[in-house]
Amino acid sequence: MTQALIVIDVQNDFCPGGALAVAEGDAIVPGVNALMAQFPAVILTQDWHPAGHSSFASSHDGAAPFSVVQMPYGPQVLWPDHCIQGTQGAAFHAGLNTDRADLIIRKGYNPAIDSYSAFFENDHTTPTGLEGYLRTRGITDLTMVGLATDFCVNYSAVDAAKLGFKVTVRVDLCRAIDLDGSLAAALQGMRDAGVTLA
Ligand code: VGL
Ligand code: ZN
Repeated sequence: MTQALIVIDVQNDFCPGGALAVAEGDAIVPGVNALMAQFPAVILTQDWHPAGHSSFASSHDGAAPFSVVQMPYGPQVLWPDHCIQGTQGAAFHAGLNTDRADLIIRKGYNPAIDSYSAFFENDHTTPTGLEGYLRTRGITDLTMVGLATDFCVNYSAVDAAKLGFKVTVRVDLCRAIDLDGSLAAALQGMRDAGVTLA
């Protein structure tokens, strides 16, 4: 058993009507559920921020959502408040088959650092623990789907490839935020990192 499906952030706030809605974010749910049947291991990620998180524009005086600030770890897009721990916005889309999940890994809980990637916080150093989990289970090949293509899927796929996993992103089962060309940049960045886009 060497393959896992990683389902990134299929949460209400990233679906239409949510605080950081991704166009058609909910449209991937049936396909993601169907794909689970083809994998011996299924792992879900959940964006999980405390109220007042440093990635929220509302935590920075006068800052507009979608502007960029310099954080100690580098540039950071400031987002609308989203995926606050325990809220309906942070819950998985009601149609997602969460029963199939072997592991649900939460990220973004550190108030001072965002975490797009399922593997490392945005300082690219602080691990989430997912690498150890996968390695101790002998999992070497990862297929990724979810939200959003150009942020959390992108960062997770590139980190996984750098760590030596064989990574495929099913772009048909992802949807993007696409901020100032971020989707095109993400697709190129994933290809450059050796990720297979399917
Ligand atoms: C995400 C922005 C902020 C994502 C999470 O899941 O792609 N994007 N937090
Ligand atoms: Zn977030």
